[in-house]
Amino acid sequence: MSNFVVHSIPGSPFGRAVLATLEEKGAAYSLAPVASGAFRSQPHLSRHPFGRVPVLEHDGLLLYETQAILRYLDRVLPTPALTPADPRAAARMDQVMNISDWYLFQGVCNVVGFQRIVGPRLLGLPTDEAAILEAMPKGRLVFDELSRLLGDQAYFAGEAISLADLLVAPHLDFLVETPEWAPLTATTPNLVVWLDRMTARPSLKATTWERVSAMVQAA
Ligand SMILES: N[C@@H](CCC(=O)N[C@@H](CS)C(=O)NCC(=O)O)C(=O)O
Repeated sequence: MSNFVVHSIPGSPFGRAVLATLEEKGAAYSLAPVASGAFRSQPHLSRHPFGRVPVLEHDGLLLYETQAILRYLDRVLPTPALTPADPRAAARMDQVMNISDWYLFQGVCNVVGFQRIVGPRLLGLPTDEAAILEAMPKGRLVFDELSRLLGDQAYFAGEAISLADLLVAPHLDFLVETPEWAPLTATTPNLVVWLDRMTARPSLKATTWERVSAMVQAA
């Protein structure tokens, strides 16, 4: 039994970022699935008072907020390093992680991903096309800016993968399945190439929705 336990659900992009980081580190871990409908009741609220996933449990530590979890993992599992040593590259990593949380997820992924995938597939809700249309200008802005920051580098903080790539890739891979992906990437082809590079990595392959569902069956 590993001492890294990740409370999460299949399909969660934030949860996938944590699982993929553990995979990049070659660390053993186990998945503790949170049942749908159990997010805002005990015992999950005692792990995460805001009723979300993921939560990391490690040797008596309970930690929520994905950025905090990724940085913690990079400190307790120092190799391979996922934070650049160069201060400017590290600042770029931090910047992209905040763009991911504040602008990519809020108002883009949590609208388009919810309306196209989570609502219809998991909750039986109809898609609110107006909400998607309203999210698109922000989506274009975020995609343009991520594309500009990536430039012709292999990864967001340079030629080596960092925590920023592991946080952003699950969100973009979620949007790939939506009709909005093509218009959002029409002028940002470097993001498509980057996502292909990311999803070809064993860490991303091991943490797809299907693979995490299989972990839940095995849990
Ligand atoms: N700021 C949180 C966001 C986590 C989050 O929004 N997780 C989603 C799943 S990807 C969730 O738990 N949603 C359930 C809900 O909002 O009820 C983090 O970085 O961990």
